[in-house]
Amino acid sequence: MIDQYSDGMIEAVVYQRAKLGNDCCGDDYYMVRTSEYFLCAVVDGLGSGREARRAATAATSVIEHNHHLSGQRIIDLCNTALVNKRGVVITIVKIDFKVQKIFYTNVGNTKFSLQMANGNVIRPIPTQGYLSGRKYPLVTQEYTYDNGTLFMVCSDGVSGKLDRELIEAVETSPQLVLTETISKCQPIKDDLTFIVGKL
Ligand SMILES: [Mn+2]
Repeated sequence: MIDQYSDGMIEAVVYQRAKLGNDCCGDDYYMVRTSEYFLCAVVDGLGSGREARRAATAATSVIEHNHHLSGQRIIDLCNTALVNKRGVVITIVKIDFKVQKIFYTNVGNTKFSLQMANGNVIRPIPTQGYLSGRKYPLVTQEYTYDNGTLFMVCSDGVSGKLDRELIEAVETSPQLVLTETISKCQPIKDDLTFIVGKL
C-alpha cells in the first residue's frame, strides 16, 4: 500500500508499482476528499517509463486543480494538456455524498468495478481509445450506492479476475481485496496501479 484514506463515510487504499526493470511507474493516480465528495482517478501513460509518467502526471495535475468540476469536464481539460505528449488512458470516479451517487468517467483501458451492498456487480466496458489532445471516445455512467458498496479502479497492469468470493464477503476490507489481488499479478507485465474503496 502506498496511500490510504479513511473516515466515517469512506475508506480507500492505493497500491502502485513499476513494471519489473523500470525505475519509474508510467501510471499516476489522484485521490481527494472534500466535505461534499470523494474523487479518485487512475491515469495510465501509454507505453512505460519516464515519457509515460510525464503524460500521466500532466493529467493528474489537471485533476488536482479542477476536481470540483464534472469528470467529463476534467477529462476535456486533461486532453488539452496532453497536446504534444504521450497519450494516456484514464478513469475518474467521483462520489457525491449528498445524493449518494457514484459518477464514473472513462477513456481507454483502465478498469472499474463496483460491488453493490446487495451483491450486484457492475463492470462497465472501458472505451477503446486514449487522450492525446484529439477527439476521444468517452463513457460516463452514474450509479446510486448503498453503505457497504465496494469500488475498484485499476490500470491494465492488474491482470486476471478479481476474486468474487473475497469481494462478496461481508467483512471484506479494501486492504484485503488489494493485497489478495496484487499477489496474483505478474510483475513483469506492466506498471500497475490499484485503488480499492468501501463506502
Ligand atoms: Mn498499462
